[in-house]
Amino acid sequence: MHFLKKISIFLLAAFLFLTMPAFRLQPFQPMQQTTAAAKTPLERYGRLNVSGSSLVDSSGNPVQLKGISTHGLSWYPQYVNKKAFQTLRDQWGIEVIRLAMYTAEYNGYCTGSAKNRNELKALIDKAVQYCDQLGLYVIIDWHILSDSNPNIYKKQAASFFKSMAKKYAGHKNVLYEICNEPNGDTTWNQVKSYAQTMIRTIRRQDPHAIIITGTPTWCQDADIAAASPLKGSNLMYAFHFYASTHTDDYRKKLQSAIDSGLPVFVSEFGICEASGSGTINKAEASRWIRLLDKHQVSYVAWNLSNKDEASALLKSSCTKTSGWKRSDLSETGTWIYDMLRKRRL
Ligand code: IDC
Repeated sequence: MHFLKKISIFLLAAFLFLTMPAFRLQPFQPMQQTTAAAKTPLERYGRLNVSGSSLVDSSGNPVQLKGISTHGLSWYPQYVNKKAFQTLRDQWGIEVIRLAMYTAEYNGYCTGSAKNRNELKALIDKAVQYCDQLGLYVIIDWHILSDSNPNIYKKQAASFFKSMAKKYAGHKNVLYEICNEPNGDTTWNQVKSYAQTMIRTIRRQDPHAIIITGTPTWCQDADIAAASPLKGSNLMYAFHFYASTHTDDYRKKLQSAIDSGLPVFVSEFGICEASGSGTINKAEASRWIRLLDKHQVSYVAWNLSNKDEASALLKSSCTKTSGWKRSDLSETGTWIYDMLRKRRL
């Protein structure tokens, strides 16, 4: 009798273990297709707008976009392919891809050759077409960095955004990020004056698109922007963090911007140090994500590459350019992948 009881407890436990999906190890399976039911992010949300401090869908409901940023397009053009974007959409559950086009580093748009410029424009065009086909949102990012003040290449930026906005005016899925990370002694007033020109330039071609403006000190000064925001509609402000470097004090800055009603978009973040490498801090990363989720702030993780650095999502030994398995992912990649998937399961 005693033995039978033990056996039945064992069988019951085994039954529960095998049948409860939460206990099962889920290797790289497609995302649950139930709610997605073949609806692409673009079909779900339609044209985006900014309402108060929120990004909203075509019916006015708040939307929190989640996505991945490329590394510099000139460095890693191979990841701009339809299968890669589809893997990210279907396996990772992302809704937006950010195209980081450096302006000054490594064949950057403003410092490279005319050939580089044409290649970059062609790559952006390919990426936008894939996003159109897959119903993904796409951010065209003017990635200033060592050129710390966006006014240095203001003319080139205006002509770039004019041609982009003209080309993509009919595309509901295209967002513009007009300057990645102002830094050095660049002030908010200087960024503002640059932003006003870009906003005017884009609006002449496209009255609706979401425009994201960088904020000083590598996009940490959203609180300063909140004290003197730009005029206009569908404008958002970038806030960036790297969880090993930026902790409570930086969360306070973000919280203060949110409390002031500023529409914030985390267009770049990492779970390692601000150098893009070094230690990974998962506890701090979770704190950040909890804060973003609480306020439905959109976020985009840096970076889709196999570079030998902690922020790269792929292992440096992985040469695949799409269809990655969980075992192909770096420590950052695994954390981001699991985090994105858990939210959807
Ligand atoms: C880093 C890349 C690195 C590259 C470097 C160029 O990860 O491979 O060599 O840029 O200077 C940012 C920037 C982003 C940085 C990233 C990590 O927007 O371009 O990428 N970072 O340093 N802001 C904070 C961190």
